[in-house]
Amino acid sequence: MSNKLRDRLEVKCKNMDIPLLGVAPAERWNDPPFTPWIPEEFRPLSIWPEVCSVIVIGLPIDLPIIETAPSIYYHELYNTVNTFLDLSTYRLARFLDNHGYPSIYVPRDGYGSLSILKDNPFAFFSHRHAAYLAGLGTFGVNNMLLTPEYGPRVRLGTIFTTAELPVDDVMDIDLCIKCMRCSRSCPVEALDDTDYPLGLTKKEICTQYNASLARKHVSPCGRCIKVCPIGRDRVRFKRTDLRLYDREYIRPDLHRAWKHVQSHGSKQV
Ligand code: B12
Repeated sequence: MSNKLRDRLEVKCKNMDIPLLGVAPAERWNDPPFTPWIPEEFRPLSIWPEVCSVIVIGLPIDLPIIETAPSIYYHELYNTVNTFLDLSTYRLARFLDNHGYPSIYVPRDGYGSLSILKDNPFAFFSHRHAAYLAGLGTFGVNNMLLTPEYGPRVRLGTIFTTAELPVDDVMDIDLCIKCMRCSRSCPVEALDDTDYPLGLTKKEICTQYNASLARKHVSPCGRCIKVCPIGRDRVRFKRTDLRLYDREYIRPDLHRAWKHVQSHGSKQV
């Protein structure tokens, strides 16, 4: 067990502006914490039998930008964070390699196109479940991993390493307060209340809607993460009064700004 390597990894992440880091032992996947759990072939030890520890990082989605969604602004941020995620997990794998522990990254998404997802809506590996097992947060009704710092407004990336690192505990509190704002705000009712408490998305409907937004250059939708009340980012960005999303008179300046962004650089939704 290398405490020193974990310390070095934490410093490395700090220097790379990566705010969230968690580690889970690869065997943790074999002890399902809830059902339905991910089938065996999706687990780290099935994908890479040499893996010992699974490292998960999280990068934030800025709340003032996702508030403009669906928009070209959020679309661009999504692409930027995705690139940063893949570069970061790839670099961290090299960092661990250089310390003598062969390691590999897992791409942040892992699908070729939305039309492929329509026929087979699963990626070969789930970062959400990895982040849950690495103690970064808990699942919300919106089917996203909620974190104390950013709620669901965080994108996740994973590294498989042969290093045996000190691990984090799974969070023992439920961050989701079941306010159902995510479910009510979904424009295509893909998070139907009747799914609760499973919180599983109607993948086909969600995917289809995102495909229609992609044609207008304003994908992904992101409403279910925009309206989530969880996350200290709401305090930092002064967005604790959630009525501002429903009632224009609370912040007419913001609604004007969102409309302005939405009417440039993309087709209208
Ligand atoms: C496919 C996908 C989509 C699809 C389908 C939606 C969906 N719910 O899967 C589309 C394109 C529509 C989409 C939309 C969104 N996504 Co998406 N998406 C993914 C992706 C690539 C794979 C998810 C997956 O297949 N997981 C693997 C399976 C095993 O997990 P699961 O789907 O949760 O499966 C459970 C159930 O379905 C159930 N189950 C029941 N029957 C069966 C049968 C089988 C065979 C299996 C395997 C499972 C199963 O059991 C499983 C375990 O609980 C991941 C990236 C990744 N590789 O993890 C991102 C990811 C989940 N998405 C993400 C985000 C943020 C979003 C959006 C908010 C869009 C956005 N970026 O703004 C929306 C939210 C939609 C929602 N509320 O669910 C983030 C989540 C971050 C977080 N904090 O949790 C991820 C992790 C990307 C990332 N790298 O950060 N997404």
